[in-house]
Amino acid sequence: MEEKIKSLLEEIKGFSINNADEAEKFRLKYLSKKGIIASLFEEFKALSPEQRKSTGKLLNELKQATELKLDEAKEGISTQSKASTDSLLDLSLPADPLTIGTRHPISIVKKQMNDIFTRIGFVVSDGPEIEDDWHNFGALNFPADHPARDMQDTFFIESKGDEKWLLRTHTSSVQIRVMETQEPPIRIIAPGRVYRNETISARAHCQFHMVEGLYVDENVSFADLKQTLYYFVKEMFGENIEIRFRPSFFPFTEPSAEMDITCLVCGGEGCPVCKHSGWVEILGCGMVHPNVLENCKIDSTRYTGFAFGIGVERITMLKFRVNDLRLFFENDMRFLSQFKQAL
Ligand code: 2NL
Repeated sequence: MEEKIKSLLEEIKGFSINNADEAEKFRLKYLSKKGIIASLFEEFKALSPEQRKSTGKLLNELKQATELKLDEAKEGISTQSKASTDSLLDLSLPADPLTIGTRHPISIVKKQMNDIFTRIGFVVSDGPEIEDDWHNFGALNFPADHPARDMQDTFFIESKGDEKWLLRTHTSSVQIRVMETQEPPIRIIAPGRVYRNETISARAHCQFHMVEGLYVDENVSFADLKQTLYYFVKEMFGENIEIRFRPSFFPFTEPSAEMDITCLVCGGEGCPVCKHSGWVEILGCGMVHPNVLENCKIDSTRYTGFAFGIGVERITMLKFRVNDLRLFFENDMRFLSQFKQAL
């Protein structure tokens, strides 16, 4: 039996396996249940205990060598087939184009607004989105029982001490911080994200973006406010735009106004977008209330100021004819990829 095993070892070494078919033939002949090695193990059982010792060792060697040969052969076959698909790679083909991101429509318009105001001397300032009651309400002349201070309108943040923290509801808080620390003349814009506890719909959201403006100096008048905002809308929407002011009310300005522009959809003829009036509202503004100046230790008998607050989403919707505010916050590529301005 030992002679048989030795000659089989030679036979196996010489067996040539070049493809999957030959590997399978090899396996069936030597390693399957009915193969040569299995039958040798059957024969082995009949040997005497003394014979088993050396024959057993030899038989195990044969089995291992056979398995190793099959494994190595299989590996060789799989690398061969990989090499043959690799050779189909054409390295001279042009690469897939790189897709470069684009700006979000809100960022496009916010940047354009910043550019328009910085061209006429406004400086961009920023501040925290988490504010205290004083900078968001108190300093801005909100009475203690004003509804905006209610949980229903403002997001309050849980705090342990007496201090009430909240998410700013406008960027006026940034302007208060500037007035508290700087002497007039002050000419700033405060762009940024603001939060209000609103039910989300096509026309309202719990977060949006504002650009607020503030100009405090000696002899600043309502005429300065009008001309600044007229310049802004002409730069933003074109030379032919017209404006009108309607009286309004804010706690932080006196007098206060809302400004309308000619409806861009119908050109003033009347359509569903402007509710057939020919005008659409775009911002709120007014002369800074003397109490607000005094709250920031600015002498209201010497200085006056104007201020305005513009919703960036509102301007973007009018400019790009977007009819649902929620689209700005969903990050749906089908919407975003329509705005092609590169980064
Ligand atoms: C709105 C209306 C407005 C202001 C914001 C302001 C800031 C200071 C003092 C006085 Cl520090 N006023 N900002 C003034 C009028 C209107 O925003 O709701 N726009 C979306």
